[in-house]
Amino acid sequence: MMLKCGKFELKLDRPLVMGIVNLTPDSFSGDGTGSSRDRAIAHAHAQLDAGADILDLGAESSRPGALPTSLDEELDRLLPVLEALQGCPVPISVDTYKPAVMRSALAAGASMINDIFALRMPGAVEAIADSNCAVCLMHMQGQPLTMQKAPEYGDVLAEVCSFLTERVADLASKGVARERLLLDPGFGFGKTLDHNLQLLAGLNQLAIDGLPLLAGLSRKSMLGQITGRSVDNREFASVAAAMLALSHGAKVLRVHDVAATRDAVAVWEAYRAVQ
Ligand code: PT1
Repeated sequence: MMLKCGKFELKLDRPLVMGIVNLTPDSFSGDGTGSSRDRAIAHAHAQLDAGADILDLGAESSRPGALPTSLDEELDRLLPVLEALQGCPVPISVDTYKPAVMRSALAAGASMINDIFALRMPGAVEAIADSNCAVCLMHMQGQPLTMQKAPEYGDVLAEVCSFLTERVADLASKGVARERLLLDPGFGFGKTLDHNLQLLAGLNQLAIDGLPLLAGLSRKSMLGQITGRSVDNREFASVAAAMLALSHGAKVLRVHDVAATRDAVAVWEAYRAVQ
């Protein structure tokens, strides 16, 4: 399994840790880097030092209840950080659903687009078509502002599976190489705790066409529901959830706590080597 990722080619022969770099002032996880680009850049370097295999830069919050960010604001937060990360030794992913942001980010050196709307915004497919960037296609029911009001599914695993299958087929029909795609069930995006647990248990069934899976469970409210802990005290639960995601087929883990997750991945890899 191999992922085309701009100028990088990621051999997915071991799990990769994607370090979150939050550029929003209202980070749900309590590590918001505010309007200070210096703090954002410092956080990116800290994630690299901790061993991140990919950096994921997000300038618009998508946590439940978050309001949309304007295009100008999103670009203002993002572009200086991308500029400062020129020559970064690992791929830079940009977490956005806006086609204009995708184009600017790719022009500024991003190697991956991480889209919670799975390229459904008008112009999004065109925005990535002429590049060689990787694309993460994520499932979401509704949109961030209202998605947690009343999530509802008949069979959550089947519905997420058919959504991702459709998105993969749509991109194939538009000529986007499958070697560029990652799939993500979108934990916490219009899902109850039970829905999230069903998706985790059935994760490997979502690897449509054998495409690699990305899992984002880090510090999410489902872990708060399970442990009773506040968002700043979910590191242990996040590492446990990341291990479960690995055991159900995840190839990329999107996390805040890179160092802790890397150790867990090392344990997983050592164990796997003797299986
Ligand atoms: C994710 C993800 C993401 N999550 C991808 N991108 C967020 N590909 C942002 C909560 O329940 O899982 N995959 N980009 C963050 N979104 C949330 C959602 C944060 C839910 C918190 C919650 O607390």
